[in-house]
Amino acid sequence: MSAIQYKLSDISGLNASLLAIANKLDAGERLTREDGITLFEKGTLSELGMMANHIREKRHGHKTYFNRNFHIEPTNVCVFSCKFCSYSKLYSKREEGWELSIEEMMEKVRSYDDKPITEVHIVGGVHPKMDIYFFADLLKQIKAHRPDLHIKGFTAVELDYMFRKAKLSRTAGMQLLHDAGLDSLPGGGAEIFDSAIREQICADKVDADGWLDIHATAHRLGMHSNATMLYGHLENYAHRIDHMDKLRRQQDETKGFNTFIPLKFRNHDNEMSHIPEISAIEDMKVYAVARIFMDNFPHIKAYWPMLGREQAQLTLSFGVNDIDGTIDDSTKIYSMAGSEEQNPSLTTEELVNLIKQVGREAVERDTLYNIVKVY
Ligand code: V47
Ligand code: SF4
Repeated sequence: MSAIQYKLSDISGLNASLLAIANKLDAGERLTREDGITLFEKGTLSELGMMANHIREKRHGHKTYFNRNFHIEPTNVCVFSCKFCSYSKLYSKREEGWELSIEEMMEKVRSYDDKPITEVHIVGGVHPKMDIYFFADLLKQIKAHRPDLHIKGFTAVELDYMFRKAKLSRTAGMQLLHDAGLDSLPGGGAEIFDSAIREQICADKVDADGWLDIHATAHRLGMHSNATMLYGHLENYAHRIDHMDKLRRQQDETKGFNTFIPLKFRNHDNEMSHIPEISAIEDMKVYAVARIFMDNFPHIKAYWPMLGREQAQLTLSFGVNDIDGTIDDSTKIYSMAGSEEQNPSLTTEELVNLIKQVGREAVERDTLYNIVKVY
């Protein structure tokens, strides 16, 4: 049976709660927060998988996107002290960390001169000496060297700090970086929006309203961005749905989000190591619920360096239609947090094979989902 021809409510064996939700979706109605919680509480893995896959195939067929990218992590020194972070070296404690100069970062950019990379992803700790003018200079130099390279850079946490330090409004700060070459924002720093949980896991950085406002500011300037959710720690189902609902509302207003990326909490070597990591089954449910609930987010991404490549393949049956990029062993965030992927790097061929092995169509995209090549 083709996914396009049948309705969600035709899926056989849905329990009564899920059937009611399927009927709503078939009628084009938006799910409420209560519906979202019901999905988590009452949906079995197979029911959620079938529903999410139906929506995914209706929207994207078998297309599964990836891009060719590399990361620059300017520093792991950070003024903040998120308890889940295995990556940062606290500035105040003067622990050992790295700080790249503009020249060192440009060397990295130049090392890709002969490669068909379309995106550089710049994200790191919040270093008090790396200010907005330092980064504007970096952006200008990258653009002068390689104008076609899309620069996706800086979480709302980094931006909030930079703007405040420079005493610039969010609009003025964003405009300055956009003019210097910043094309879009990655989704990091969102964690979980609920203020009580945020207080316990990342009390000192920008709050939910600030995070959302920074993304809205970017969208108003015509820039796109992504959104993440850190799950599998202290939060419950209602917190996850609250997070997704806030993003959904923001998207209704400013329409600039491309992709939602659930990020599984990894517990290696951080102040939350006592919290066990959740199961692969729960991971798949998060992706599936995201696909079903977040009706105005075109893309749901599984970030393979964090999940591991096999689990990333599995997510492609649970609503996911994007598995990020080749990465080229250029990020440390997840290997330091305990991911199976200690040196994340995949050739384009390997990434294409991962997608094809699970019966999907591999499509290379640029950051804004323009198709570069269908494999
Ligand atoms: O905000 C930090 C997360 C994020 C841990 O936009 C952790 O395309 C799990 O946002 N366990 C930064 N997660 C990375 C990020 C990202 C990654 C890939 C693609 C994109 C995109 C964005 O990493 C942080 C935080 O939520 N993180 N520590 C940890 N122990
Ligand atoms: Fe700093 Fe980001 Fe780590 Fe928080 S998650 S401590 S803001 S590097």
